[in-house]
Amino acid sequence: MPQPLFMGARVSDMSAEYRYKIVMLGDGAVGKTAMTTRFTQNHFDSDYKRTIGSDFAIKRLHIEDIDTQVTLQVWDLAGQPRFESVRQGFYRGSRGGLLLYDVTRRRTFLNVDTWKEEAFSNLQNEIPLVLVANKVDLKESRVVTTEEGEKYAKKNGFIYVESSALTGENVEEAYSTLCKRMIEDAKESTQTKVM
Ligand code: G3D
Ligand code: MG
Repeated sequence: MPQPLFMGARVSDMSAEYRYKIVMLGDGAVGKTAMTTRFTQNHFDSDYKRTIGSDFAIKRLHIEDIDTQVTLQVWDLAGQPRFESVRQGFYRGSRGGLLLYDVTRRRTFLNVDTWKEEAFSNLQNEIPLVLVANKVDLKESRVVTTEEGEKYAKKNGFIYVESSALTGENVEEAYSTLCKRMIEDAKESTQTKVM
């Protein structure tokens, strides 16, 4: 089991640079691996190997509007891990997550709550989450509406993004908005400590 290289911290006082471990959450086949692959390698491969256990990819990104460099360690999980130890290692040290569902399968939307609970109880903490309504390219077979997604996100204080790992629409935005939220949270907690 690989351990997180970093737990989420400002790396240097000289430049605005942050490192975070984040987790990809959601039911099987909602697009977690496709989205991570798209984001970290910028291509979509419908024939990639199925993930086994958990794995992570690293991506460095520059967030233009706040001129900040972020290195993300993106952890991806294959379905529900069989062993508790895998799950603990998966969540340990994560500072945020993308919680995906598939807009063409209502069941995956209904299960979002279970994923949220599992993450918060494993972490014993509420981390910022982005609710990602994925596969919006499949317009004909879409069953979960924008309004439903937005309503759930608002109720839970999550950011809401509609994406397609196939076309690349809003993939980078999903990760970068999460980064901004994690950075804001880090700044707020530092200020609280000073005061
Ligand atoms: P998971 O990691 O959450 O289990 P995957 O899901 O990333 O393995 O994706 C499951 C299937 O959905 C894959 O199809 C993948 O190509 C497809 N997929 C993922 N994201 C999108 C999307 O935004 N739009 C569309 N149309 N398809 C998507 P296969 O057939 O390869 O199993
Ligand atoms: Mg996967």
